[in-house]
Formats: sequence, C-alpha cells, structure tokens
Amino acid sequence: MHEMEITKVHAREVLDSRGNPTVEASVTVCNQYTASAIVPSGASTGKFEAVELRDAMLKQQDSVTDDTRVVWGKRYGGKGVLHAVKNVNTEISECLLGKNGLNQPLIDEMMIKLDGTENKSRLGANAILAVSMANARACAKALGLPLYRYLGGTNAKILPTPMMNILNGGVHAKNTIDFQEFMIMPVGADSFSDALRMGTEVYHSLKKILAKDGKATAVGDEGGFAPDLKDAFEVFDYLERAVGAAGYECGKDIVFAMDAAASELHEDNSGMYYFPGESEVLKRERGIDPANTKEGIYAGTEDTKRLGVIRTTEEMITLYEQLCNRYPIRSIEDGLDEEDWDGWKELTRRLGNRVQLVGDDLFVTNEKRLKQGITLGAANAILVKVNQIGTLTEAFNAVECAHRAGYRAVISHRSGESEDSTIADIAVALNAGQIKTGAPCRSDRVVKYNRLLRIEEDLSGMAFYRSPFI
Ligand code: 2PG
Ligand code: MG
Repeated sequence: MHEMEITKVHAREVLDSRGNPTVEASVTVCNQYTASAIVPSGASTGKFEAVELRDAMLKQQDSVTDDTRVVWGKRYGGKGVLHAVKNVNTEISECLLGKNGLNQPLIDEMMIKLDGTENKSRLGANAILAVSMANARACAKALGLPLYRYLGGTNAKILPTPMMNILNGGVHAKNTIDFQEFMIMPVGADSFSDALRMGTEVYHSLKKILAKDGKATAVGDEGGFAPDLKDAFEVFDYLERAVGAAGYECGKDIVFAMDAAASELHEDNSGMYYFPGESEVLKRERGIDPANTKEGIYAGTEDTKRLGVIRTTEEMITLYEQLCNRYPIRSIEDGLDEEDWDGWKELTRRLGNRVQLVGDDLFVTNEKRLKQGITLGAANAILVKVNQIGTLTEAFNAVECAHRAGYRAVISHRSGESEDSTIADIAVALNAGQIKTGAPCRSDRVVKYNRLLRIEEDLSGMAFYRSPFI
C-alpha cells in the first residue's frame, strides 16, 4: 500500500482552552479513513513566528466581500478564524485532492508553496498546520498504526520526561510573578507513569501548602497555581517545600525548570527587562496605593525615572546564576529577549555547561534561526511548537537540525490548547526525551499526559524512560 489518496479536506472553526476560536481540519484518505487535528494558540508569541490568521486581519485584497469582512472582523472580537477555514476548504483542498497523503514532506511543501510567503501569512499557519497534522493522522489510521509509530518508525520508544508547569505567572496569569513558568521534572522516576504520579503528587502538595499560607490556589492558563508571590526565589522556596512534603528529594527525584519568557519583559526602547510584578510588590510593601501613583515618584533607575524593578542583560544573567546556585534548576527557557543574541551568547557561556538553555521565542521552531543560534553558540536546546512554524515537516527538520548540533529538543504545547494530543505522539516519535505540556490539571493539558500513559502501555515493556540530564 504505497498510495493514500487524499479524497477530502475540510476545516471548521472550533474553540480552544481560552475560549478563542481555532482551526480544526479533517482529512480523508482513500475515501475511507478520516482524522482530525486542532491547532493550538500562544499568548506569549514570538515576533518571528509563522502567522496565525485571525479574521480581524482580513485585508481589502482578500477574496471576501466587503460586508463579509466587516461581519467576520467583529465576531469573537476579531479573533474568528473563518478566513483560515475558508482557505482550507478552497485553495488548500483543491491543491491536495488526489495527492498521496503518505508523502507528508511533499504535502507540506505544496502548502508552503501555495501560500507563497515567508511566514505563511497569506493562507495562515493555522490553516496549513491543521491540514498537515490531520493528514498524518489520517494516514496513520489507514495503515492501522498509532500516530507515534507512523511518524517515528520502529525505534520510537523514549517516553519524554515531563516539564510540569505547576506555578504560572507572566502573561499566563494575573498575579505578581513575572517569570511565566515554574516547572518540575521528575527525573528520578523509572517510567513515565511513575514520573507523572510523582509530579502530580508534588502538584497536590503545593496546593495544600499554598492554601495553608493563605495564598490563592486558582490556576493560570496552563493549570498551574497563580498566587501573588514576591519573586522567583519565593516561588522556588515553595516548590522545594512541596517536593519535600510529597516525600521526594529535590535535585535527585525532582529537578526544576523555568520559562522566563523574557521577551515579554523586554523593553525595546531601554533595552532592559522590566518586572511589573516585583515592582508592584515593592509598591505594596511601601504601603502606597499603586492606583494613586504617578510614574516617576519613586526611586527608579536613572534611565527610566520610575519606580520599578528593571534589569539589564548582565543583571538577568547574574540573577539566573544566583537561582541556579541556590536551587536544582536544570533548564531555563527564554532567559533573554528574542533579539538579544549577544546576551544569549554570554548566558550560554556562563551557564550552558550546567544548565539546559532553551530557545523558544528565540528560535520559533525555525531551522534558519536555530542555525544562527548554533553558529553563534546561543542556547543549547530548542523548544518545538508545531504552530510556530506551521507544518510537521518543518518542525521535524528543526528537531533533526538540533540533534545534529548536539542541541536538545523539547516538544511543547501552547498556552491555548484543546483536546488534540498530537504533541504527545510527536515527542515519542522523535525520541525527543522531553515534553512541556502544563500542570496535571485541565483536560487540555491532561489529555497529553493521558495519551503518553496509553503509549507507554502500547509499547508493552519496551518503553524507555530516563532523565535527559544524565
Ligand atoms: C511558552 C508557551 C507555552 P505560549 O512560552 O513556552 O508554555 O506559552 O503558548 O503563550 O507562547
Ligand atoms: Mg516559552
């Protein structure tokens, strides 16, 4: 069976975990096997990501009537994806009907060419990726193979170490924590199911400790708790307590990871990093109502003339060194801004031999940017988010490029997710060894963990789990 003719391509608008519209595509091969995939969506999106087409972006030259443009532009506050859906149901469908779905790289390339732009801004990366994923799923189904096996072949067997984001901050929560994600990695587990259990036990013990201290236990976008805490040191103190209370040893059973998402803190005009949460805590500690505060009345830095915790690149690197000296942090993602290449070089020089430094907004799953980083010696790992680049083939190429250069690859969700669990299969297919998919809370996160449990069972004793840091 060397041909899987694509006989139908269809898309629809569905909702993601934040209640925002997103694209779901269904692909049918051989008139018989239909599978669907849903595209995720980020909040702390990198400047260099492929374009997620939203209806508010409709232009005069786009092939819809003026009336439609107005109506679509208003739905869901402009966040509708009817234009991307239309692109799938017209141009993309016409282009792919009759083609061999088994030839995934060719299918992806045809869509890239059809789009014709550098960043998939004409048809939308959301339109293209939905079809790319649904096509792979349909072919796997037709062959009677689980997706991880279809994508990865016979050697796909490494179950990833989860990076579980149990404390949320930054743009994923409305609290005073400036860094976006604080994660635990159960590296001491013997299997994925064990790792998931350990991480989940720590999650529950953290909830108890926060509640006991009178802190909020409501959760952020990725299911982690989102209390008001002072700074990253206080967060890691809580994580250490939670690990201990759950009966585990920090640094041995469980290590820490964080995503600073520093591009969100970076100010292009000053070139520095502004910490609004830490600044807010400072104001509260001085007993002054921030609402009645005019910028500049407190002691800020001379450059900015306002109260605030502001750090230079050098100060950011020093902060990471201090954190890594104090806590068992093994991975830092987006420690610096997506355009601060010199800073990244210095960060890698100072911490790269003992900490995994992951480029997310820096690389945007884009082989070209990754190659630039490899040449410069910036970071030593890449975060892989399929919707940052827009096709499975390009995401896989980025992972292969990373591995060739001795960089690690972490397969990742977005903060806006759905019931789609494709990334769990991708992590195993590519033997990536690490997955970042939120807290063990909220079905949009848990669906990936549960899928990995099923894959582990499916591999019946051949599944392989080990710490990525040994
Ligand atoms: C990140 C992601 C996922 P977002 O920054 O790594 O955790 O967040 O999807 O909002 O970009
Ligand atoms: Mg990130």
